[in-house]
Amino acid sequence: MSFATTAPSEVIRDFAREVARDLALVPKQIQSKYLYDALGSSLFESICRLPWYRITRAEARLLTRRASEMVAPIADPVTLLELGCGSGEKVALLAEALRNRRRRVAIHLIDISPTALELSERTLGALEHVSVVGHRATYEEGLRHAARERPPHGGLLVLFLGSNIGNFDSPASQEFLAEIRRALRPGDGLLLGADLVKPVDELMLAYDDPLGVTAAFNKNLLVRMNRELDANFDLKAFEHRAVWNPIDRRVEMHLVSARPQTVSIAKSGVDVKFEDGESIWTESSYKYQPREIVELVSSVGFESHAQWIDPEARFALSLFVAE
Ligand code: AVJ
Repeated sequence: MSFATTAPSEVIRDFAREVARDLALVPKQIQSKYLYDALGSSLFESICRLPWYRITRAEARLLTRRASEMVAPIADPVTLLELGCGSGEKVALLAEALRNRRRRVAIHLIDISPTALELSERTLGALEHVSVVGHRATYEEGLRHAARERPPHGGLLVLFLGSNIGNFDSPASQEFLAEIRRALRPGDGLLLGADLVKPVDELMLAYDDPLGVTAAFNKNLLVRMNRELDANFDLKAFEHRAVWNPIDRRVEMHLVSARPQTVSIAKSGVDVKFEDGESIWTESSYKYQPREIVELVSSVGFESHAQWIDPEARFALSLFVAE
């Protein structure tokens, strides 16, 4: 495995600058990509094992049952590219389904978390017919690198799984899907995992679980800022909150200040004032209707090929082919 790396000091500089900028907004916010440092990534892995967070298992069920149908429209030799690779188990299921074609499979993994890349490397190391390239990069940078490095022949299948699309607001989701399309050639594919609208009590259990793992995942952002940005957040003075926003059909995660307080974030060069009950908005997880997904992706130059829905968890995998 080779790494195309962004220097950590550069990551910290961007983090410091973006935190200063986004905590000055109303409402205060921090981009959800910053939840995934080493501890955040492993807390997210734990979330995926919680009985109340059903996305990961629903998606794995669909992939296990339908992987060969999902790779069928993509021409040999196949390149797989996963945006936000997590632990690499999902891409492994698709690579497994390509084994009987008796061609080598190139896999590009794109993740901002070195932990996720290392985990995935270990998972995929067991497969003899694959070669793996890890890109420690944002989705946009990673897409550009992988598109440049792909062979001149064969098809590319982009995997954007786990409802990671749900972190994007509208129109950012459409713009990002258009960016994926621009990195592709006609005949290439996009496999998109998206969580569906479901009863609010189920959503609340998934994003505010009784074990407090999601709360720890959210509050770890404060731990990270204390460590990397020399901030002085008092962890006891902030609470995890998940809310369902029915107008925008999204679950929002917030860190709510339990009292009036001022926090200093040395590397961002700011002192930030919080009122009692004021929050930092740390994540949005949009939930979709099946047809909405098809319309959204079709609007940026893809043709809808198939859609598989897990009826228990209400989760959809949708396959598109670039026009
Ligand atoms: C990895 C962004 C899909 O939004 O469901 C899990 C992250 N946040 N629990 C999601 C998450 C709280 C997750 N995504």
